[in-house]
Amino acid sequence: ADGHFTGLHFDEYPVTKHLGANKVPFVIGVAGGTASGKTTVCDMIIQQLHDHRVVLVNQDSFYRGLTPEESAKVGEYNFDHPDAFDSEALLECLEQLKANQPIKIPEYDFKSHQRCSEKFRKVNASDVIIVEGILIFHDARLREYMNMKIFVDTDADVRLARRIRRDTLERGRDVNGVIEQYGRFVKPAFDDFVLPTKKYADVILPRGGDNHVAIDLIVQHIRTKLGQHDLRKIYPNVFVIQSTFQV
Ligand code: UZR
Ligand code: MG
Repeated sequence: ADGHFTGLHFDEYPVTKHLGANKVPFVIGVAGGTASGKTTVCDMIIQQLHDHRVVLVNQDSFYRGLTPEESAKVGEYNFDHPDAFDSEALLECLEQLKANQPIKIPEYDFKSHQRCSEKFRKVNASDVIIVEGILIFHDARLREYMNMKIFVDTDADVRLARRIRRDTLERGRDVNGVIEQYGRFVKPAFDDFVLPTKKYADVILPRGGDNHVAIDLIVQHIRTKLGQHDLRKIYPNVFVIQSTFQV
C-alpha cells in the first residue's frame, strides 16, 4: 500500500513480462577436470559482469542422491561417472531459465550424498547463465543450450594438489582416502569422460583463474554479445536506419 515492492515475494514479481518474451539469455558452459579452477573462473566472470544479471548453475547440485545400497558401499561409488548426475533435471532447469522463468535448484549434501529434499536455491531469470561442472559437455542436449563453451585446462598435478587441500579442509576427508579415490575413480573418469569433451570447447583456458588475460577476453566477448542482442531486440529499427545511412 505504501508503493514499495518490499512486501512482494520474488516469485510473484512479473519477471517474464518485465524482460519481454523474446530476450534470450546468453548461456556459457564451463567444464574441466576436478579442482581445475572452474568455480574461480566463474566467480571472476560474474564479478566483471556486475552490471548484468548473471546466474551460476553448478552441475554438482544435480548429483543423484545415493540409494541405501549405494550408500552402504559408498567407497565403491563413482561420483565422476556421467551416470552420477541427473542430467534430465539439469536440462529442465536450463530450459526454464532460457525461457526467462525463475527456477528452483536442488541442494546436494556432500557429506550424506543426498539431495536435501526440502532445500532449494531459488534462481531468477537472468541475462547470462553460467553452467559449471566436470561433465557438462558430456550430454549433447546440454551442449546445444550453450552459446559459449569454455574448458578450463589445468595440469593434473596442480589439480590433485588442490583437490587434496580442498577435500581435507572443506569436505572433511583424510589425505589417504582422497588420494585413493583420485587414483581409482577421479583420474580414470577424467581420461575417459572429461578430457574427450575438450574438443567441444570454443575456448580452452590454460591455468584457470590465474589467466587474467583470457578471462578479460571472455568477458569482452560476452559484453559484445549482450550489447548486440539487447539493442537489436529493443530498437530493431535503429539497425535498419543505420544501413540506410551507409548507402
Ligand atoms: P569439482 N564429489 C564428492 O567428493 N562427493 C560427492 O558426494 C559428490 C561429488 C566429487 C566428485 C568429483 N568425486 O570429482 C568432484 N568424487 O566432486 C567434482 N569422488 O567437483 O568439479 O568441484 O572438482
Ligand atoms: Mg567446483
